Amino acid sequence: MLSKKLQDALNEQINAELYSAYLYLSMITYLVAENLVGFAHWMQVQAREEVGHGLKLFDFVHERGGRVTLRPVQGPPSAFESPLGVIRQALEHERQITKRIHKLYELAVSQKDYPTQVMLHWFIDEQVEEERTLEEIIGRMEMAGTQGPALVMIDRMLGERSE
Ligand code: OFO
Repeated sequence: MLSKKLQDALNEQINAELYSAYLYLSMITYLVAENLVGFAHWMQVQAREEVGHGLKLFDFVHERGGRVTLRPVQGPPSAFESPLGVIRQALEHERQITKRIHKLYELAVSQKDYPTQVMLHWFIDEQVEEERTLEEIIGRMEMAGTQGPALVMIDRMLGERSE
């Protein structure tokens, strides 16, 4: 059985994951308007993943005999400055999510809740992957350029994301 404190923290994380999806959907609206269909596709795969992360936590709370409480999801920003700005903002967001996951893990350790610790290992690995992928995209954009043919090339590459 989950403690009330851990249950509340997991509920907050469900909300944070759904906000991630909401943020990325908002970024898609900007990317589509800029005709960056590859970037938009990449972000759409990401938004779906975020819903999956929320559901993973949702199911876990139930498996542990807890109660999920869904709270309103904060509205995301709707204006973005540039494609590179979008990816940088996504990385900054993921760094904040990583901090949240680590705090959750520390709470699970302090409460000696081993099943939650094991479940969170997956999220800890996932955050490493998410940050690295975004850093790679930023690195390529900084190296190749963020306009004209370079941007078209990166857009094409991002459009190939399958999962
Ligand atoms: Fe759920 O990993 Fe991104 O936010």
